Amino acid sequence: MDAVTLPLVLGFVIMSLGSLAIYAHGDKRNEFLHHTQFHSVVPFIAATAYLAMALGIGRLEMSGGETLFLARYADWVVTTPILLTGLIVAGLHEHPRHSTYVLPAIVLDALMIITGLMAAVSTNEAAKWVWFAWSCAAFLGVIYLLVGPVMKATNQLGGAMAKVYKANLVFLLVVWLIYPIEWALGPQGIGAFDAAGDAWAILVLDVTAKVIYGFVATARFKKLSLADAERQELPRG
Ligand code: RET
Repeated sequence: MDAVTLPLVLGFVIMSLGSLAIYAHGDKRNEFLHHTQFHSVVPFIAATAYLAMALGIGRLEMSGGETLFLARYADWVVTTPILLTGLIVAGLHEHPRHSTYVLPAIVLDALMIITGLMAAVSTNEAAKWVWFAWSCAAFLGVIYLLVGPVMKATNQLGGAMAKVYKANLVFLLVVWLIYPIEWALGPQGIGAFDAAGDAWAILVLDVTAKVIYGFVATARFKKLSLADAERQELPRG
C-alpha cells in the first residue's frame, strides 16, 4: 500500500465506524432524531468517498504532477450543506417559518466547493488563485449568515438551543477555516508539502469536521430537555 492509499483506507474505516457509532450514541427522541440522522449520514457519505479514492476512482493526474481526487469535492459538496443545515435549523429553533437562511447558506456553500474544484483543475496559475479567491468569497458569505442574521435570531430566541448553536458554531468555524489554509499550502496550492502530507492533513480535518464534531454536536442535543426543543417563533417584523 503506498503512502497516499494508507490514509485513504484509514479514512474509509474511521468514517464507516464513526457513522455507526454516532447513530448508536445519538438522540432518538423525535424532537432531535433528525440531528442524529444528519450526523451519521455525513460520515457514511465520506466513507463512500474514501472507498472510491482508495480504489483509485476519480483520480486526475494534473499537468503539474499532482493528483486531484474528485471524490473529495463530491463528498464535500454533499456533506457540508448537511452540516450547515443541522447547525442553522438549531440556531433558528427548528421553526419552519425561520428556514429563510438555510437555502442561501447551502447555495453559497456549494459554490465554495465547486469553485474550489475549479481552482484545483486550473492549469493557469493566475486563474487558479482567482477561483480560490472566489471560493473564499462564497465562504465569507456562509460565515456572514452564521455569525450575522442566524446569530441575531438565536440571541432573540435565547434558551438552551441558542447555547448549543453558539458552541457548535465555534467548533465548526475553527475546523472549516483550516481547510482553505491547508489547500493553499498543499500540492494544489503552493506545494509546501506532498501528496501524502496532503492526504493525512485532510484525513485529520475530515475526521474532526465529521466524526468528532458529529459526536460533540449530538451529545449537546442529548442533554437538552423536550421543553428546550419547543419551537419558538421570532417576534414579528
Ligand atoms: C477549498 C479551496 C478553495 C477555498 C476554500 C475551500 C474551503 C473548503 C471547506 C471545506 C470544508 C469541508 C468539510 C468537510 C467535511 O465534512 C475548497 C478547500 C474556502 C471549508 C467541513
